[in-house]
Amino acid sequence: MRAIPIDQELVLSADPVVSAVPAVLPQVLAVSRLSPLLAPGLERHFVVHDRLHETDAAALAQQAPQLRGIAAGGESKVSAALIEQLPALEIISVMGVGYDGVDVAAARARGVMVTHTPDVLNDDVADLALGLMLCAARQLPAADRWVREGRWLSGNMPLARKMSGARLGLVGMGRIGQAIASRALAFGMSVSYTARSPRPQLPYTYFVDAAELAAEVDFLVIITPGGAATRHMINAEVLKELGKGQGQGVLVNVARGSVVDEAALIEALEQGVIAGAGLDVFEDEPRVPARLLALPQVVLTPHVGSATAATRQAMADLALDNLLQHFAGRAVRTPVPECR
Ligand code: 8YV
Repeated sequence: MRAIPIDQELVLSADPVVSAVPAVLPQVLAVSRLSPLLAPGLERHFVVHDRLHETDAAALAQQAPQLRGIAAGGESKVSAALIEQLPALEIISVMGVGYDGVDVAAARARGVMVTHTPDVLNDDVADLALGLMLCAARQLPAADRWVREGRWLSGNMPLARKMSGARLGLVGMGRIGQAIASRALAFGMSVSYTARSPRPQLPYTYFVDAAELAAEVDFLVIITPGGAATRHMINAEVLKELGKGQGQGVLVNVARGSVVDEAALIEALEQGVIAGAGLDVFEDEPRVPARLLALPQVVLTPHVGSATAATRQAMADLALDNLLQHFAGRAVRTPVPECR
């Protein structure tokens, strides 16, 4: 990947002590609303154009020859057409582990580096997955409502289902999948998974596809990248398999909404094919279908997998550092696998 060496005077650093004030700040396009944890650092080191591509096509065309970087979030779209419009583009820095919205092939074809923020969010996303599993199994939001609405005064809640000792199936066994698996072991759960290829070094059972896996588990947790390769991987057939077991299955999605055929999921929940779901991501965020909102056996969260102050700060720091390293002529810290 191309890294542009720049004049020593322009060397940038995240450390304010060694940071030199460059004569000309590199220009960066923010393609979605910047995190308040990233914006101040970014604005200190770069001239930031906020979502010009959405608001002012003429201004974008005017600035394009100077725009050397893109700052994106995990859900941002960076299309081949946008990359095409930016002849000076050198780097796309994604503040997020997922980068399915970025046309990486188009970036690579132009020699544009793409970076993301893996690892720093593993714990939080894994914690949320377990939280959603517990919430869906033990019906915690409904239990909370039971107390608040005074319904306890006239009776107990219906019995919930047990999570400890149940069978977990993971769709995806990357770093976050492994963090979920190790937590599940503490709950005495058995762990199986499907992934593009088996990982023989891990002590978990491998299944070749999601339907075979779903047939053998009580909880199916989705933690695989989004994008064309996984679109609607969880379809009506997979949900039917998940629903076959005793007590039926629970689906949890902390990956991308695109991985699940949402219409098929709603159908399966309405028909009682599966017992419940815990969903952090949706096909058309932040819009959530009214039919999903109406289902009491579904626990919904607004894409908060990595949303703790500590983790978002770590993600912002890493996203900024990748830009700083690049513009200082050094290797970026966390390129996406395709750019390594
Ligand atoms: C965030 C995410 O919502 O990391 C990802 O891929 O989806 C989330 O952590 C987002 O990236 C914050 O910008």
